Amino acid sequence: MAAEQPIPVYTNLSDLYGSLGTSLNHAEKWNSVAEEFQRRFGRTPAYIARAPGRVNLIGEHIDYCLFGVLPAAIERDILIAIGRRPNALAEDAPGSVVAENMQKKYTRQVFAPAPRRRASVSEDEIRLEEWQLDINTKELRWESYVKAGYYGVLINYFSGGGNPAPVDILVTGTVPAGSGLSSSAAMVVGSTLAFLAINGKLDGNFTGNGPKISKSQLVEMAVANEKRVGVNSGGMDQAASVISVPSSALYISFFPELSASAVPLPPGAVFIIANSLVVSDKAVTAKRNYNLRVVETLVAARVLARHLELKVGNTERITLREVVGRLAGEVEEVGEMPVEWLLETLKRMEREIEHLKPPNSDISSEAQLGVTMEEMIAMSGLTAEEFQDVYLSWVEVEATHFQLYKRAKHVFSEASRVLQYRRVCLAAESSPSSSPMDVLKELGQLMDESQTSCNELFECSCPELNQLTQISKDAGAIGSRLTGAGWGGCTVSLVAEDNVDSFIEKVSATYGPYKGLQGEALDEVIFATKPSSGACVYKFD
Ligand code: NG1
Ligand code: MG
Repeated sequence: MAAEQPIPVYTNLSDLYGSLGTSLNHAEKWNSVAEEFQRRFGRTPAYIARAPGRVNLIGEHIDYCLFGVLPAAIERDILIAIGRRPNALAEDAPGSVVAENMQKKYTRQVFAPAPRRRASVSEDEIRLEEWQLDINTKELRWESYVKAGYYGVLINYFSGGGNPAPVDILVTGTVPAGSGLSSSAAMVVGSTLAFLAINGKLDGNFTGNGPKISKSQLVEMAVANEKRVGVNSGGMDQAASVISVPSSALYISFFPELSASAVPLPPGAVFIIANSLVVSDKAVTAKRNYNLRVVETLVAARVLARHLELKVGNTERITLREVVGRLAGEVEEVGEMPVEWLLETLKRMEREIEHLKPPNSDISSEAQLGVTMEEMIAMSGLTAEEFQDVYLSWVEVEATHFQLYKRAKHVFSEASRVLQYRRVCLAAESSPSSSPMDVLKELGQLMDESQTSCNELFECSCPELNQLTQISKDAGAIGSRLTGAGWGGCTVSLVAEDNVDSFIEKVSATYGPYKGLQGEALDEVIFATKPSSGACVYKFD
């Protein structure tokens, strides 16, 4: 499977550009970062790491519940040029970093990790165990993502000895920040790769002499690394950025373990991304939105499991996907269940979630479906102390009411939409005789339903995203939805090939914030995208 292949390292430019596809002028971008590195640091870089952003076609906020999702990497990416500092000063700390960004608003940063000495297993033996790198999770800082990638490399490869190289790096990118196209994951994947490469770690596994690092190992590291910025994300973005292949979407499932397979997209389907221009600072607002949703879905899973009389340990943090798995018996034996069984079970779960509504109430208004902290703890069957430990000690959340019912209803229905979307795409490929427009309509409807569910049940949309998806539909989109975490950022619309130009024209003329934008400025906010290849490294000789 694609996920077990090693990370591609290119030494030849035509191989590199070939792997990226030809629709953009890659050479210009790659040359300009190499030249700028030369200009700023006085030598050519040793490597350039590339990590693409992604668009999620369907399957929002279910990756951290371990349900499968369907994103594709996009052509827009982050490039990180890196080189050892040859004349590092004696007083330079090991592994110190001078980080610059081609975007002027992101200023030059200099930092170094501090080794922390710790007593290890045997009393008298002291060895270097951990590295400390301060990451500010209270405000959004560009270098936090660079540090997050670096930190994972330090922990995995330099615990217990060895010094990381002092380096200069230059970052550039075309993935708009805070827009749901996963600039954050692209930054973290790119940074992880750059620091792996410069420290000679791309050729071996964690011990440095085994097989090459696989794509799934890089995903695992990047997911752990991104959590250090303060968002308890699932693994979708990192997996999409690392494993994607050109021309297809990627079905990524996380249960019982990470796996990925290409899903062909039907001919004539074009995916158009439009930025609402509302910036969502997820790292900063996580306690009231993203991280809160993670906790709500986890508690919902425990309450459901309890109702279904499934065995869950008091300290265990079971996910909604695992609840479904346990219904069928022991997880280890079940593995990936047949799609039909899963679809049936998801339907059943949509009925079982009635038990997530507030106790002793006959509330009919959706708005009042939340439960208080006290009610939630009582429903979980845990003591207040146990609850605190399992669900609140590792994350900061802020809410008066917790929406267990609505969140679970979104998750189960969205998980089912992903499976249906994938089934339609696979069927269209195996029997190309089915009417192409019917296929697009089925996909479009699933995307529209996803948008409604994100808005009403998961409450991760916002007025501008609702408006933009509506305008998109009026402009001829077959389906339109927010993509990524939401609360701002981009929409993705499915548009028939023949209608692309008129669609873009109509949306640009109607969506208020686009008024007056032309040429490149307009291309920045609304553009068609093609599924691109995943992360790679170019090595200079
Ligand atoms: P964005 O905010 O688009 O990067 C986030 C999470 C994903 C997933 C989506 C919602 C991160 C890095 N990524 O994506 O794992 O949960 O929201 O589907 O936080
Ligand atoms: Mg992100």
